[in-house]
Amino acid sequence: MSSVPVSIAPMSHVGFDTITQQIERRLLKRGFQFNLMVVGASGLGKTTLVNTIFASHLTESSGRVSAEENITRTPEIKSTSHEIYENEVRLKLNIIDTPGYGDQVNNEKCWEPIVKYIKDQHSQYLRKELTAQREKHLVDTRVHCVLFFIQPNGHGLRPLDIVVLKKICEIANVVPVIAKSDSMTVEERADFKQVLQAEFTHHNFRLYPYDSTDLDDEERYINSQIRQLIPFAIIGSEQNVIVDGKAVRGRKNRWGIINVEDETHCDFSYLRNFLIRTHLQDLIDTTADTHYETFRSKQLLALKENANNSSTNANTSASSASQHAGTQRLSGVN
Ligand SMILES: Nc1nc2c(ncn2[C@@H]2O[C@H](COP(=O)(O)OP(=O)(O)O)[C@@H](O)[C@H]2O)c(=O)[nH]1
Ligand SMILES: [Mg+2]
Repeated sequence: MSSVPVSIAPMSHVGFDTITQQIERRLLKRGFQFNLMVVGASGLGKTTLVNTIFASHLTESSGRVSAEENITRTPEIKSTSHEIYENEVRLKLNIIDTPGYGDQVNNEKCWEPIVKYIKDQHSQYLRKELTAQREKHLVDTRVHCVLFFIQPNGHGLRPLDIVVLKKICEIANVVPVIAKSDSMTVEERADFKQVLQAEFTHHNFRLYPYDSTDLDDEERYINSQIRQLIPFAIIGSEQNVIVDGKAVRGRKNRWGIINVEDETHCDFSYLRNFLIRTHLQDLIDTTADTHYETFRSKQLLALKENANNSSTNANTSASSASQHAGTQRLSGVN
């Protein structure tokens, strides 16, 4: 039986309090990986928002410039990698774009490539984890956050949005945003937010952030504040405008200037603070501990069942065969 530890204060400085710095140094060397997916119809400002969040020009807007241009037929998923530095921190960023989602006349099953992409990353990670000589640090391509863009139509979710949200909420951290919210008045925006919040509750979507038992009171409070803001009414821009002599991201209209970072103009700052400054690590952890874990246990149970079946069906020396069957199964069952 283990004894209860006694609390001791060393007589002089031992130095194990430097462990946090040691960890920090190691982490800084390795860098951080963050994979962000954007989902929504084309032209809703997905590319622009990503570029606004990271204050860089990461991806080229592929929105239509003229009405004559064709709309992309299939939601072909594109992932682009970037490395951005801030002070000593290296953030490896993958932006997964789903252009043209829901643009077709027949949008049935248009979510399939998105769901498949997310599951494929889980499956690839599991396969890497299960190899005999696995790498020390597995490359993580799992989707840590899905920004879901809602059209600023003032009415509510489209039937297609409901189906898609339901599907991706189960496998990834989903954060919904109202796109191009400069197209609505302040009142319209507030009303629309309420309509959407009621729909989220009605459809029982499991939206990020989740309350887990290991959160302290302060974290719980922050999460409850964030939940009131969801869906974030955002405005994106790649252009700088001058406000009070300072260059800020904004949009200039005939009737005035929108400062994207001004909280009275839109929720962009709240969204960026939430995603990057308070919850970045939690998004990564939740993906690993909740979404990937669910996937992993399902897969491993299937593997075990498969192995059991093969050993009862064939003979007892079939371990290699069952393993083979297991590997095959791994790629099949999602
Ligand atoms: N009014 C307004 N226009 C925007 C906003 N964000 C992007 N746009 C514009 O909408 C067009 C399409 O944007 P883009 O980011 O390429 O959309 P994507 O197809 O969803 O990636 C571009 O002309 C952008 O300048 C916004 O918040 N408000
Ligand atoms: Mg785009």
